[in-house]
Amino acid sequence: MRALLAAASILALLTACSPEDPASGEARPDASGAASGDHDAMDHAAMDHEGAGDATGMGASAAADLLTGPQSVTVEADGQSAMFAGTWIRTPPQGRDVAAGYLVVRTQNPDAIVEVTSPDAERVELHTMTMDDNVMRMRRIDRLETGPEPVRLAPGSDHLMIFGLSESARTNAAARLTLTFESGLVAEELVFPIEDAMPE
Ligand SMILES: [Cu+2]
Repeated sequence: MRALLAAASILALLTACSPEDPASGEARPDASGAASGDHDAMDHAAMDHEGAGDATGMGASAAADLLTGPQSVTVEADGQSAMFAGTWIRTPPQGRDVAAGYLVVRTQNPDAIVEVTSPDAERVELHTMTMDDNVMRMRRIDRLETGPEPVRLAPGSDHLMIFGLSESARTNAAARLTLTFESGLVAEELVFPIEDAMPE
C-alpha cells in the first residue's frame, strides 16, 4: 500500500511539474527506486532538475568573491569559523511546499555540515546529485564536507532540500535555516531569500 501511494504521489508530481518545466525529459522517474521505497529521492528529482543547467554559471573565483562581498555572513566558534554567501531557495511550484536551497560556504578548517533545521519548514535534508546512466538522480547525504576552499551548493549539484516550507515563509519570500557543523559550530537562522531564479 505504501509503495502504491508513493507511486501515485510521484505520478502526481510529475504531472504537476511538466507543464512549466521544459526539461522534464532529463530526469526520468526511477522505477527501481520506487520498489525500494526511496520515494523522497524522486519527489524532488521531479522538480529540481530544471535548474541543472545553472551549475556552470559561476566558477570558483566568483564563489570566493561572494564570500568576501558585503552580503556574506561569518560565524565564529572555538577554533573554527564559517562564512556564508549567496543563500537562496528556489520558489516551489504552485501548490508545492518542497524546495531546493543553495549557498556558498567556506570554513577556516576542514569540517562538515551535518544537520540543517528551519523554523520555517518541517525538515531540511542535505542532498547531492549524480549522473547514473545519463539520468540525473538525487540522494540524501549525511554530511557535506567544507573547508578553506569555497563549497558551492547550486542547481544541478549539491543542495539543501526543504520539505514543508511554511506559508509565512513563502509570503515573506524568505526562510531561516540553521546549519550545524561537525565541529559543533552552529550558524543560527541564516536568511535564505525565496527567488524564482538564481539571484544575480
Ligand atoms: Cu534534493
